[in-house]
Amino acid sequence: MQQKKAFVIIPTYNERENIEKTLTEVYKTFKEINNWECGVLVVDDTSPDKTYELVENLKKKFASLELLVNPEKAGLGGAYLKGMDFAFNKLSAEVVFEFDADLSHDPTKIPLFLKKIDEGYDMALGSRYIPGGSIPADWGFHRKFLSVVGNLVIMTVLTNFKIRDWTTGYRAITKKVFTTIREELNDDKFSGYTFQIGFLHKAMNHGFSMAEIPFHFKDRTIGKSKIGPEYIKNTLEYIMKVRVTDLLKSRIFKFVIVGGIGALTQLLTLQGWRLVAPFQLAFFLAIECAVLMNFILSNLWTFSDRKLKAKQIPAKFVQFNLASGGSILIQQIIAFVGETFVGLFTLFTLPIINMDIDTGTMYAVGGILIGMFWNFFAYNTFIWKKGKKK
Ligand SMILES: Nc1nc2c(ncn2[C@@H]2O[C@H](COP(=O)(O)OP(=O)(O)OP(=O)(O)O)[C@@H](O)[C@H]2O)c(=O)[nH]1
Ligand SMILES: [Mg+2]
Repeated sequence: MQQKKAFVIIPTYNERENIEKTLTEVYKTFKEINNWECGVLVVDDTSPDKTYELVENLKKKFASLELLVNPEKAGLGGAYLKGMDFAFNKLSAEVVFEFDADLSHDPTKIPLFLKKIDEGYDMALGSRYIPGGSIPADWGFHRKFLSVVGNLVIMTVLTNFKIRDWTTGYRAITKKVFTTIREELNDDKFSGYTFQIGFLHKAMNHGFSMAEIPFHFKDRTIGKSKIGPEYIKNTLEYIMKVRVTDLLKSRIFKFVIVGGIGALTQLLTLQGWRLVAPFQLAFFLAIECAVLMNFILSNLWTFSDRKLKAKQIPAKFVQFNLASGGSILIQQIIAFVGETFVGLFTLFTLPIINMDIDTGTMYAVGGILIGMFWNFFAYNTFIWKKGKKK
């Protein structure tokens, strides 16, 4: 039976002094692996120090050593994208590794990554921030701070604490993950180091499983770091963009917008109805217009993923009216309770918040908020019920 192939992709830019030692160590580890056919793919961006020439010569020494040369500097993400396209499509790899040329990544862990993939994980991440992993003790405060706090910020903004090392550059990725998110990776911002965070975030969004493997990150001893200041800016830009787009796509956001449109509908149609009907009736008709508008937009947009079937609509519309009635009732009750305890309330709270708003407004605002809360609850649990899992 033919063995599955794994390629360790090593992007290089001016790593002439490191690459041979790195390849030696990596190939030494390959000897311990017997259920995968392993090779290395170096992706060089035409390094001024001619790393690519050296690698070309080293092909004689190392079996299954491949080299891709980019005519110009593509950045880390650009190099990895090219490398992965090539490895998965041309070299028939089932798994690729991301691996640095400077031996910061402990190559003896490679078999462990493959073991996790064999166990069924979609990706394996070399992690510095779980027990058994570490960053170099002699890193300056600045670097430690950036790495640790950077990771915390990313976890917080992306609200994902399952992964401890978001920025790690030591990873094993299966073909399934890559082909699923390939289209989403065509973003210029990814060409740099942000590629790592973006890639992981997209893979997580698709629900792929991740194993974290601890390792001790070693500082490079030869050559220069290529990481630049634009990395921080691009990373912040990426995570903020994710937050804002997620918010705009969220049900709550749509619900609030639809509520606003409903309120506007009520105000505007009220003017019209008043021309043809007595006030009480006009008021009722305007509310009904708002309710109808709200119902239609909720069905088409806010709950588009749980759209009602045509035959459900009449009954659901009645329920929707009841829910809206409930919300109005809640507002009335709050206003009434507010009126009754108005003295107490004003006495205690207004001096504290030191504001001079009239209490009527406060009850109205409070009533609307609680009414909205009720509406959202009712829509979510009664009207656009989540379908049963099959
Ligand atoms: N092909 C290519 N490789 C790159 C580029 N930028 C960085 N690399 C390689 O990516 C790997 C990681 O880069 P490093 O400079 O080591 O980044 P780092 O590990 O965050 O920084 P140090 O800890 O200082 O080494 C190394 O193998 C680099 O040679 C690039 O633009 N193109
Ligand atoms: Mg490095």
